[in-house]
Amino acid sequence: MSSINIAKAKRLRSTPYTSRIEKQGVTAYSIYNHMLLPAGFKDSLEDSYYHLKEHVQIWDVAAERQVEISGDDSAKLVQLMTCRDLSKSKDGRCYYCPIIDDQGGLINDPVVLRLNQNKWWLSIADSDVILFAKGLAIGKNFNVKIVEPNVDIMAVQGPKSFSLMEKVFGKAITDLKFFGFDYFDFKGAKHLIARSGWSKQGGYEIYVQNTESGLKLYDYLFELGTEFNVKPGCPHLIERIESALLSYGNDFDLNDNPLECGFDKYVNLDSNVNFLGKEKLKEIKAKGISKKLMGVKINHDQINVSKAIEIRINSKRVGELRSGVYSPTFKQVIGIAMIDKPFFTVDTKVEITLNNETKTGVLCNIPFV
Ligand code: THG
Repeated sequence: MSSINIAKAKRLRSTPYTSRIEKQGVTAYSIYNHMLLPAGFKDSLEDSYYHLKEHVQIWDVAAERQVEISGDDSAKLVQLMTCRDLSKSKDGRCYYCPIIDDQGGLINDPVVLRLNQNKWWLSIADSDVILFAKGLAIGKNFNVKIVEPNVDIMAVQGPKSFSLMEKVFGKAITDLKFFGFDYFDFKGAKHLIARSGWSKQGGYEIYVQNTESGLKLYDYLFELGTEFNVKPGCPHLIERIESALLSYGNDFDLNDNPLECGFDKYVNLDSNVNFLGKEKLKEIKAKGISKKLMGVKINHDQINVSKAIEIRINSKRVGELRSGVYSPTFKQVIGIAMIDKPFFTVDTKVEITLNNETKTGVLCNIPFV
């Protein structure tokens, strides 16, 4: 495989952790929110998969940028952007929220943090939510301030993350509930820490605002982490597909709506909150969706998905594969595919051409595990 360098520039922003992960052997970058997102380290994909499932990893996920919305109308604006009912939301809690446009098309799928009723962070996936938010605020004459604050998330993921974090922050950190957050002291500096992260192996996300302290914390986690076999890592393709953690721009985008993506539990059409696309989603729900995200298991031992790959039944196109990877657990290729009606039923047999050879597969529910 040829390796081509990324031409670094101000526009493709580095993170405060970049110089560290480069010393630690990062081998690939993706670009996410105009920022470097590590995509691989020296260890093979499979080695890092088993490591993440058994030990603890520190991830530079600063590219998960925050859109800060504050001011008197901030709650109204955040609610206008999401189909999830936030009327009963609480300070100190995170909410996974589809952001949709007036047609129900997905703009993003951030984790929304309610700092207080008048201050929110949208921890965004890869699209320019700040422009959408500003456009809406201007159009609606809302009294809000919208900025991208200097927040650089470092994630601590894996089953041993709890022991490692307890060593640094004490017992209180293990009392955090899933998707709760609070402020914890590290050598005199306060850090917002949530129990969350883009893996299903458990862990935390540290929203670093004090960069100097954050970098000391980064180094300290590696120092104390040796007894837990800590390693640098990054969002993991195999683990995230098995767990069905969906990726905006890969698995779904503006041309898909939340009902097609299985986000039903984050779509509240019966409450009286006001959000864009509500009537449209009601229509779609009444009519029924015309395509659906499904899992697919393919009888093959390798795949590299850099664009959508057609999925067929009896040579007729019925959908497309959007992400895929060889899973050492399932000992076959697993993937996430958008499948047209009426074919989106479990156990449906499909065909796919990989490297000029036709392979067979079967549709299934996600998550895989
Ligand atoms: N953490 C933070 N910001 C993020 C991500 C993150 N921004 C970009 C991207 N990831 C957004 N996408 C997701 C997708 C899934 C989850 C979080 C962010 C997630 N889902 C849980 C699940 O599916 O089990 C829980 C959702 C729930 O039920 O509330 O964690 O990873 N800061």
